[in-house]
Order: sequence, then C-alpha cells, then structure tokens
Amino acid sequence: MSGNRTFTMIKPDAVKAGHIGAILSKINEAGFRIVAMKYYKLSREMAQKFYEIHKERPFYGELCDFMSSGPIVAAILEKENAVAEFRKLIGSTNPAEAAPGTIRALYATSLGENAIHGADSDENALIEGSFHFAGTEMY
Ligand code: DAT
Ligand code: MG
Repeated sequence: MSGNRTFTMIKPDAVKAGHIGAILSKINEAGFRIVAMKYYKLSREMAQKFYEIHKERPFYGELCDFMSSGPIVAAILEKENAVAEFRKLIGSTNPAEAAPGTIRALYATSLGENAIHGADSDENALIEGSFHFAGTEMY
C-alpha cells in the first residue's frame, strides 16, 4: 500500500525568482497538508549527501553547486498516495516535457534548475524527510 507522506524542496532558482508563495498555493490547492517546513541554505556537503544517489552522473557537481547556491524551502507533505500525487503535481524533470499547469511547467527554467524536488518513493520520502527534519517534532 502506498503511504501518505512525501518530501519536497522548493529549489534555489524558484526561491530567488520569488515563487515560494505561488508554489505553496499550488501545493495547498492540490490538497496537501504541510507536516513540517523549513527555509534554509544547504551547505555544499549537505547537497552532496542529499544527491549521493546521482554521484556518478555527469551533472552531479553542477547539481550540488546549484542546490547549495541559495536558500531552499524543505517540507514534508501529507495526502493520500502522496508520492505519486505530488510527482504528478510537479511534472516531468525536464520542464520542456512537463504537462501544462504543473509546477515545473510554470516555474522551472531548465532541466538542471527545475524549481522543485519531489521524492520518488515512500522509502526515499522517509529518508529525505529525516535528512532535513531529524529531531523535529511532527504531527
Ligand atoms: P527528479 O528531480 O525529477 O526526481 P532526477 O532524480 O532524475 O529527477 O534528477 C535529480 C535532479 O538532477 C533533477 O531534478 C535535475 C538534475 N538533473 C537530472 N538530469 C539532469 C541532466 N541530464 N542534466 C542536468 N541536470 C539534471
Ligand atoms: Mg529524483
């Protein structure tokens, strides 16, 4: 059975462009409840750790530079079938291929700087949420 929580980050490009409010509105309108939320900047080391799964990919260095280039909004979200529903809301990794109305279609500028992250499985949602919110009391 699929779980009811996912993990997201509004990435530095969307924060810099002033899209936090608009993106949170889309998330609210789509019926997600915010369980935990945090605005802060990742160190390069934290970005490397978060994206460790991609460390052999040619874009890894660029990705870690970008993700530690400015503040992000990290959040744990709740909705039935959260991981799949949220991936639908954000759209394809490449904004050029993202369905109209999705967050990436609206706010992402390139494949590398694509406005928002969404966990890709229940297992990763839990790992990624713990990475950012270890020790945080949630309800
Ligand atoms: P997603 O964020 O949709 O889960 P992913 O896990 O495959 O996509 O990749 C993580 C991030 O890395 C992605 O959001 C943007 C960046 N990225 C992926 N493929 C890339 C590529 N070919 N060139 C540059 N950046 C890329
Ligand atoms: Mg991914």
